[in-house]
Amino acid sequence: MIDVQVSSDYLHVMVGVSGSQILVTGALGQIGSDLTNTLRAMYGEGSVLTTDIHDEGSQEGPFQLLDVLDYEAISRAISEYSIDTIYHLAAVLSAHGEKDPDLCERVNLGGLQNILDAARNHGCRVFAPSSIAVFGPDSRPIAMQNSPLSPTTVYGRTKKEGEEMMLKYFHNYGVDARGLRYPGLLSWTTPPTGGTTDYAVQVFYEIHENEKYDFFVRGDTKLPMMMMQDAIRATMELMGAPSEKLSRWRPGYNVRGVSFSAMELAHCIRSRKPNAVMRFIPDERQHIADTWPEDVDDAPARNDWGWESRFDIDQLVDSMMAGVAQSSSSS
Ligand code: NAD
Ligand code: AKB
Repeated sequence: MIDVQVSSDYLHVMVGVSGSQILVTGALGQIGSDLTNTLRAMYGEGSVLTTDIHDEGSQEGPFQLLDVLDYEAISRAISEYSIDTIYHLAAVLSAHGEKDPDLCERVNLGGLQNILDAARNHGCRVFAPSSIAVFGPDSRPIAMQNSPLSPTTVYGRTKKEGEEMMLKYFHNYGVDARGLRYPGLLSWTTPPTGGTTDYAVQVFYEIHENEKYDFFVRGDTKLPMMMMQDAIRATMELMGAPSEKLSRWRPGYNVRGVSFSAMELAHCIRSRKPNAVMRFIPDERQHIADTWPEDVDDAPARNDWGWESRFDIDQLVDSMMAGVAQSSSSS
C-alpha cells in the first residue's frame, strides 16, 4: 500500500470536514484501495464505509456489498451510516468497456445517476472521476482543458456524459459534485484491470518476477500518466477547495502528472535492470491508445485550486520498483 501519512498536505483539506462520514463505491479497485487508506488515516476507520460489488473477505473497517445499479441499497447505506460525502469509484474501464459496451454504459452512467440522485436526496457531496478518455483523436498531441470532447470509445463517451450529468446536478439541484480527468495511474497496492494504460503498471510486476515483459502497445505510444500518490493528493485537494474557487470545470479538471512513451518507460527500467527484456506487441488496446492525447495541459487546475504534480519519470520508476518489490516480498 502507498505510504499514507496525514501530513501537512492534507490538513487544510480536513478543516471543517473532520466529522465527515464517507461512502466509497468500487472501493476494492486500483484507486479505491489506496484512497480508502488515505481517507481512513484522515477521518478514522469507522468513518469510511467501503463498498464493492464483490467481497474479497479480508477488508478492514466497515465494508458492505453494494451494486451501484441498486438505488435503494445506496440510499439505505447512506441513511444507516449518516453519509455526507461519496467517493464514487465503481466503473467499467476502457478495454473492458469496448468488449462489453452495454455493461460499461449501465455501470458508468446508470451507476453515476443513482449516486447523484442519492446525493441530491440525502444532501451529500460527491467525487466521481473522469478520465483522459473524454478526449478523441482531434485533441492530439496535447489536450487543453477546453479542447473539444470527441471520444471514440464507449468508455470515453460515458465519461464525457458523466461530466455533463454532474454539472447538471450541480446547477439544477445544488449537488456539490467534483471530478478529475485522471491520466493512467501507477500504483502497487492493487493491480489495474480492464484499462488501456495497464501496461505501465504490469511491466513493473513482470520485470520484477520474470525480467521480461511484452507491452501490448507500440514503443512510440505516448500517454499521460500519474503516480497514485499524486492522484490521491489531487483528489483530496480538489475536495478541500472552497466551492466558489471552482469553475465550470468542476466535474472534470485536467490534471497533469508525467507523460512518456512505452519505449521511454522501457529505457528507464532497463537503465536500472540491465537484463530486462521488453518487446512491443500491440493488440486491440493500441486502437484505444491511439485516440487519446499524448499529454494534457492543466492550467485551470493550477489556477483554480493550486494543483502541482510531484513525480517525474525517474521518481515514478524508482517508486514503482521499490513498491512492487516490497509488496511481492510481503505477499
Ligand atoms: P477498477 O476497475 O480498479 O475498480 C473499479 C471497481 O468498481 C472494481 O472493484 C469493481 O468491482 C467495482 N464495480 C464494478 N461494477 C460495479 C457495480 N455495478 N457496483 C459496484 N461496484 C462495481 O477501477 P479504478 O482504476 O479504481 O477506477 C476508479 C475510477 O477512476 C473509475 O471511474 C475510472 O474510470 C477512473 N479512472 C481510473 C484510471 C486509472 O488509471 N486507474 C484513470 C482514469 C480514470
Ligand atoms: C483506462 O486505461 O481505461 C484508464 C483510464 C485512463 O481511464 N486507466
